Amino acid sequence: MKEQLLELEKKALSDLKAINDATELEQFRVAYLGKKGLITSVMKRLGELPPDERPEFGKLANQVKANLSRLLEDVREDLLSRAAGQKSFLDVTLPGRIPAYGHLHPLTLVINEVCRILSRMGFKVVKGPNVELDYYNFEALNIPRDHPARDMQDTFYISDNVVLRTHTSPIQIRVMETQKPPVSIIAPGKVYRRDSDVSHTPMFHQVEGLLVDRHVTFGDLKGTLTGFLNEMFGRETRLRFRPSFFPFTEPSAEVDIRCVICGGKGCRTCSNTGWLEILGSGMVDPAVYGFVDYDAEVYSGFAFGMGIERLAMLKYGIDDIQLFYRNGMRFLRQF
Ligand code: 2U9
Repeated sequence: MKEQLLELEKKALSDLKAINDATELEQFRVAYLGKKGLITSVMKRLGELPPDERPEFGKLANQVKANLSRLLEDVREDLLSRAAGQKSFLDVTLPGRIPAYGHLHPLTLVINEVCRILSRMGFKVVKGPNVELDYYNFEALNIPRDHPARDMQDTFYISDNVVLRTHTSPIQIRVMETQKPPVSIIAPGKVYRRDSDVSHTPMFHQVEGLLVDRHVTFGDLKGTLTGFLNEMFGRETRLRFRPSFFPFTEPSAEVDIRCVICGGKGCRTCSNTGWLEILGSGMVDPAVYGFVDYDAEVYSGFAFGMGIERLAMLKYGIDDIQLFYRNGMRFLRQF
């Protein structure tokens, strides 16, 4: 019986060498090491031997079985690594993997939408520095050093003459300094003010617009902003132009839209007025033209500005401005 076992081991070793794939390997395992396999059958016949030969045979049979099991696992590993190396091991039953994909931030979506609409109306997009000279941020916009309007925009000062821009208006001054009318530009970008609560962050985004040419009137301002807001909020949205004051425009007007939440009935969002302030605007104050060497007798123009966070909050019904900057995936995934 011992010879039979050794003979079987020899045959098994040569069979193992000829194995090419996982199916053949499994057939081998069943044939030799399975419950009804050849090695197992020989081991079951242990009782036929005289009692004194049994321990030695039992030990040998266990060694043969352990040896074959180890070699079988070696072959299995070898097959797997060969398959991985050839990239031919493909388990088509695995579920597909969905790749992670990103999208634009809601504020970027709104900035892009505003710029898209105004570009189609003929405005060119221009950029400028976030760190500005006091002169471009205030002086040239008709806001002198002791002007109370400086308190309205609590400023981050870098030094006596250098600030983080509090609006994107300095961009327009820089363009007018180097370019004669006609000028029709929009200036999107980050602005900075010392302010922080549910509707204010120390950094936020604005888009401002400026159009200067001969014979530009308040009617042009109304027409342009009506066209823009119709496109942005839908033609059915009602508008209201309300008198206001800015140091750099005269006359000035703020524009309201019918409350997008209650439709004008009055609610928490519109403080029961039925209206939402959406942008500021006005005819460029002639004093500004003095700083950029434009002849105020020949040229006139209008300007407007809007806060993007506020626009996005109204458009998407968001009640906390800080959500834009926490970058929570549950919030961002909705856009
Ligand atoms: C030049 C001349 C005039 C830009 C203007 C506003 C009115 C305005 C606010 C909206 C909400 C700022 O983000 S906000 O707080 N802006 O109300 N901005 S007119 O006027 C200019 C700009 C440049 C040379």
